[in-house]
Amino acid sequence: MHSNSKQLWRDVQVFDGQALLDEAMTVRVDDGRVAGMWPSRAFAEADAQGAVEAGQGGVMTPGLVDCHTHLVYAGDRAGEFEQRLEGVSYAEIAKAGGGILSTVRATREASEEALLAASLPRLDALLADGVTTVEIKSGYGLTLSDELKMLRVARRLGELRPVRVTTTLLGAHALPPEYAGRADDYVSLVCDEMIPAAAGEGLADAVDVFCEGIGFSPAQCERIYQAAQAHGLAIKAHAEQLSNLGGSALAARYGALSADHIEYLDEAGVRAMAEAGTVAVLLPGAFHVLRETQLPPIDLLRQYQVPMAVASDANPGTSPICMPSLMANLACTLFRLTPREALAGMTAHAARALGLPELGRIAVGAAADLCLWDIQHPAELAYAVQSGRLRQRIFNGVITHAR
Ligand code: DI6
Ligand code: FE
Repeated sequence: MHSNSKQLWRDVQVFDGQALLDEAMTVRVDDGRVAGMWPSRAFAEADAQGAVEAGQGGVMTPGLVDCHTHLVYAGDRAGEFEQRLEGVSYAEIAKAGGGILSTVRATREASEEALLAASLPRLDALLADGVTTVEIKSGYGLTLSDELKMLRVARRLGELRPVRVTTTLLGAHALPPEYAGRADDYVSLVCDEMIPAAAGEGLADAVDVFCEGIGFSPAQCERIYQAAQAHGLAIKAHAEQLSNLGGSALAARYGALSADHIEYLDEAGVRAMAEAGTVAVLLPGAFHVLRETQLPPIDLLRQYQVPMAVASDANPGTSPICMPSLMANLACTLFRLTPREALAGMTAHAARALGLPELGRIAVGAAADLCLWDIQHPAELAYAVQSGRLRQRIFNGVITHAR
């Protein structure tokens, strides 16, 4: 099918990225964009002129936006999963050189081709669940060349598959063993070499940090933000995941697109995010896998009207889950989001967390990244955990997945 085709979907229930429209709609897509949207009962057949009938009935949502993943990596951590079942904590495993560092060893050893081959099935799983935009982080290389290798693989994934990929340099994910006791020197490597190279080669859209006791201090993260700003890259943070260091407020002060995890976020942090327009990215997969008990401050985020996104955090340690629709379910069951909030979190708010507010919504003029689901009501996406409901995945106006 051609991207310049003109297509018509009739009688669909539209969730537009924020809410369910209150009557069945007819949607026309011309040349990769939504060209018209009418209540079906008022649709004038003249407006169907020249368009192919592409579908009838079902629920139409924006294509899903997975705004936080670490899906490029080599190796696996099933052994650590078993250790954790025996009572060893995530932080203990990390301190003993496992955790993120075990994936770093495997990723450094992998060639670019091997890394690509290992990552492709994970991307395909996301696509099969309706994803049309995905953010992919580095952070398992931790040398200049291995971080760039990961970012190149992420970019190549976006060329191999019909999906928009945004890339994030996460050089400050963990301290590599060769820098033990010299964290500030490693931060200098991130600031003086990784960020300039990733920006110069167009390999990164944003810079992220792991602001945590087992990661990097707020002062170190601040240096990284200054370097990112100097090179025109957007800013994100893994913050307040395991403790409250004020990383989200720091990120907000630097105009961050998002602060992610945020289980330990306090009211001052929520206020700082609201003032800066920083999106709260909720990662219920990591919360679930780590069996965390500290809930993110959902009521405060609502009260301060901080937009909440929901993402998979797909990674080999804390969220080995490549199923965004399960994240909608977990966001509701674990964090008590409403299904409407969870879906907005995986579409409009997730797009905003990537600095792409024109995506993640269905509106006349918007890019036609769409999903057509075989369900009666959008809430079913969060309510039931079930594959096989995606009838069509439409990327840039082209149907790329159809049963
Ligand atoms: N927080 C997380 O949950 C992931 N990274 C991070 O900073 C975990 C990554 C891993 O365990 O491999
Ligand atoms: Fe993460």
